[in-house]
Amino acid sequence: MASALKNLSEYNEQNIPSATGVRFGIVVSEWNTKITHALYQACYDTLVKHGALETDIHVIQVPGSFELPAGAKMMADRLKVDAVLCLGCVIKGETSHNEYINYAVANSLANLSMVYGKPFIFGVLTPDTEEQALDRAGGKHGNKGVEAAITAIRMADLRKKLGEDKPKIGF
Ligand code: DLZ
Repeated sequence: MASALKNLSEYNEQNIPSATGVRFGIVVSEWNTKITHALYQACYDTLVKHGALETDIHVIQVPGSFELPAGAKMMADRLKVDAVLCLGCVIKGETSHNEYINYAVANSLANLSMVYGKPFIFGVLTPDTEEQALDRAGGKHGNKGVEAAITAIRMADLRKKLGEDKPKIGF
């Protein structure tokens, strides 16, 4: 299994576009706070490291990961953000609740990306155990918050390069 062998958050810094002038929204789930805070800190630091202005990074908290898409939509509707990053951690329990949450969040964020034509990043850990989560929140497999930030920067840059969305009807 690839994740057993490497830090999943390694990337070539030279290939990352500048994030200066890009407006970001970060939505953080309060469930498993120790882990989501570690994701958030790495995410925020990575955005700033690549040039994002602190005044261009807007942050809100939601109760749990299930609320991430609603929080993301509120941000997209109220703030002129170029990308929304959703950070959460859903640990498998005795029942299948985690599957319902994970699929709902993944599908909703994918739909929001299509509807708004801008990136809504799935920065949600879906581990079986807390140990697996910690491994991916600053542990031996890196930090998913870094990956979320890099993905947001790259996708916002791609959108900018391709130009503004064109109206679908009319002239
Ligand atoms: C209810 C619940 C449970 C059991 N586990 C988690 C979890 O591991 N991670 C997480 O982010 N949220 C969890 N939640 C809360 C749900 O995401 C949601 O907040 C509630 O079901 C209310 O809609």
